[in-house]
Amino acid sequence: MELEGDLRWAIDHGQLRLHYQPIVSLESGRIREAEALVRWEHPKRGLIPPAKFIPIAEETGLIIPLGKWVLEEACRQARDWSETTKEGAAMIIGVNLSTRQFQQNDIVDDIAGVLGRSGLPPAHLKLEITESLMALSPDDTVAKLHDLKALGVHLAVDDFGTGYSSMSYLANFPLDTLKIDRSFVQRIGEQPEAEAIIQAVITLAKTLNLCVTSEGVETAEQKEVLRKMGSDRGQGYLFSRPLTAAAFSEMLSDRD
Ligand code: G
Ligand code: G
Ligand code: MN
Ligand code: NA
Repeated sequence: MELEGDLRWAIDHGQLRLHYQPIVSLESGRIREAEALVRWEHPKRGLIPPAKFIPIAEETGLIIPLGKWVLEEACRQARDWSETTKEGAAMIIGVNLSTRQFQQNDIVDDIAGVLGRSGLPPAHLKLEITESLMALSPDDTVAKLHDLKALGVHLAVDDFGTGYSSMSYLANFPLDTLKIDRSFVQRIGEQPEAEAIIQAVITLAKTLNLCVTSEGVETAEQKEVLRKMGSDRGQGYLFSRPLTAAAFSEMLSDRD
């Protein structure tokens, strides 16, 4: 794969960028979180979306240095926003953690190190994991999640509802947030079954004391239905597309 060599070079030579998408309170509209989403600014191909290179990074192991860079950069940026803007002061930064990254023996120490170097309070970092962690050894996974939790970071399950795992992990994982996958949100107003599933997930989350973020909110109708059903937060093009760091800074300043 030609991109593999290019990607290795890109990681070492500063061609990766983070974009940030706001996650807002559905009650107040205020920005509570930002999800960091990586892009690759390729000199010849232009801006490459993660779907094109994250799978390669996973296969080749490059996801390890790539993931470290993402964590460092996201925490540094979040620390910066927390000091320079009012709306950014309490904002949480969300970072996607791939399963292969999670499997690293030293991942907990790595994250502790990143937090220490950045000066970002641990409670301002939320790690987004996926249900695919369930394919790993359950005891090791639970132990590691507890170690991460002990650092003081938040844990979210991304794309909730799309995996094939049983939901039994919800009782054993020290989670804070469920992110309802956008495939359900997109069917609001079109498929009553999808709405019934969203309501059931929200009810379950509330019972377990978890925060709910709904992904892929594109219309005011979807937002209103989700708010009424009790979704705490929303993320999607209705509020904002993922923005460059500069554009996100401007948005935060405008709101101050
Ligand atoms: O930004 P975009 O809409 O193209 O993101 C597509 C997917 O790429 C996301 O849903 C996420 O799963 C993945 N992704 C984006 N940024 C990162 C990252 O920093 N690390 C990992 N592991 N995955 C990411
Ligand atoms: O990590 P995760 O797979 O949840 O990444 C979020 C992905 O969803 C990113 O690729 C982001 O660009 C995309 N996204 C964010 N908001 C919307 C939206 O409103 N509609 C659609 N179709 N995609 C979105
Ligand atoms: Mn995510
Ligand atoms: Na998702």
